[in-house]
Amino acid sequence: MKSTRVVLTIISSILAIALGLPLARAHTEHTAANSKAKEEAFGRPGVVKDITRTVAIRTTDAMRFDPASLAVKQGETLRLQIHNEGRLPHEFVLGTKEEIAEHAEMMRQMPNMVHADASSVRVAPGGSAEIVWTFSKAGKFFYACLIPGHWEAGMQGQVTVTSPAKKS
Ligand SMILES: [Cu+2]
Repeated sequence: MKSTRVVLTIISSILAIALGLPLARAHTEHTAANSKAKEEAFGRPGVVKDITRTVAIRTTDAMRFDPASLAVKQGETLRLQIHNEGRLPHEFVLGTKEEIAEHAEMMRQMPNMVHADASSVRVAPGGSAEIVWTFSKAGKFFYACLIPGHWEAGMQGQVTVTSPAKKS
């Protein structure tokens, strides 16, 4: 009786391992595919080895980013270091004008939603965080703090990505 249970346990362990392995592999492939940098309208997640420049951006309780604008050449990969100098949490959310506005609306409906993906981060008071982003597309993009009330108070910055063809 007891040995039957032991045998069953062993069989089920073997089964679990046999079934689990392909699942684990599938999961790894899935993750790898995801990290293959999803292209957004405003660029794609960057990789550290491609970083061409590090830019520090401060967030303040005056509901401002400093600097409030960035000039980037198309193809540059920036390490954006966000330093929160305020006593309130702040966010750095990168996107197109439309996406920022959409996100802000979502935040009003779900105020406790915390942004954390390749193009956005929430920074605790006194804390720092960073985003590595490849600005693969030319255009005017924005960064905003979407904690309800902050964006509305003017907490937004602008990224101008110029293509090499359009040198000003
Ligand atoms: Cu804020």
